[in-house]
Amino acid sequence: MRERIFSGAQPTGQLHIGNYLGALKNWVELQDDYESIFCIVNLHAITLPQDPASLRKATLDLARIYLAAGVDPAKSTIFIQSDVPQHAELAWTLSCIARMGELERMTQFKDKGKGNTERAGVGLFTYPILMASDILLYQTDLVPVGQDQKQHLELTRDLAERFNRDYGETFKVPEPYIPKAGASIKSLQDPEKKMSKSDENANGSIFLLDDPDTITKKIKRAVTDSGTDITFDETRPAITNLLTIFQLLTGKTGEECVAHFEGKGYGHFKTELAEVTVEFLKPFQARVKEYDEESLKAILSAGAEKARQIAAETLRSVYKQMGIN
Ligand code: ATP
Ligand code: LTN
Repeated sequence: MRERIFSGAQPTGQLHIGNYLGALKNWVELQDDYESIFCIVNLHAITLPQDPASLRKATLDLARIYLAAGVDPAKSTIFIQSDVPQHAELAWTLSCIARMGELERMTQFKDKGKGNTERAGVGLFTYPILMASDILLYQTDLVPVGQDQKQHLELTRDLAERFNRDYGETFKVPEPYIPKAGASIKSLQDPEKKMSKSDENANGSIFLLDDPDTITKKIKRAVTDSGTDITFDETRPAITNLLTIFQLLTGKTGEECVAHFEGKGYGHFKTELAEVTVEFLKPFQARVKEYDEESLKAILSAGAEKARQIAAETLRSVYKQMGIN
């Protein structure tokens, strides 16, 4: 039996090149070697207020993006989280196992709750439990995510181990899969911050659906560090970030990239990075438009059907172990 991977993204805001390089690109690479399940986590999206019509549209659009990125429905299961009711059910169960203290340590809650915990939604606080349910329902071996999700993966492992200890062996304890390069693509406007969908400054992110002009302008305006060499250098995070994007989009090694730009300046480098990005996104954007709603819904409903079978079996054993039903 092949090992299983599970991952997901939220249908909120626009996906950016960081989401692609940190997550989706790896999903596509791993789907040949693993039994793969990819979820559109719409129940996670409502941890912050959403406009209902926009959320519905964003959910289908995200499925288009998965497919355009190369997730192949013939190899992988793709589904919408809310089509499998066991996610919310297991989340309740695990919320009875999780502890306030461990959730309070989650840095994403501190960031997204903007320090005002009195006003923050309870769902935003308990959201990592829903994420743990997503993963544990499928007896997942490996979870390909960006660096920002590492802490949530550790919580998932802790919850699985605690449940197994207290109620008997039930869950597989998953491992994170965080890429060496691209795990945290930084904002083009502030290399100390990760590129983020929720950044108010759109110039910090290259969105997967940006047009060529916008991409070129954003790259030209990207902040740079002092010094002139185009090299990977921890003390110069801006150029390191841009060069990482170049490396991952071209598939060259780090050494090849550095050699390629030896003796060249920022101007030259940015022009080439803009060209590479535009050329990479062009066919991707064409593929996004390929899927009509009907074929999309057929893929998602077949995916949900498969997912429900696995999820139902796990939830059944969870309940049995706990003395429910
Ligand atoms: P954001 O923080 O940008 O609002 P998110 O992390 O909430 O986005 P999702 O769409 O749910 O957004 O994330 C999908 C995947 O993209 C996750 O695996 C996440 O770790 C990864 N990811 C998000 N931002 C980056 C980044 N800047 N660099 C690398 N990977 C990232
Ligand atoms: N929390 C993640 C999205 C997410 C996820 C998951 C990723 C929800 N459930 C399960 C991997 C596995 C995020 O906000 N980026």
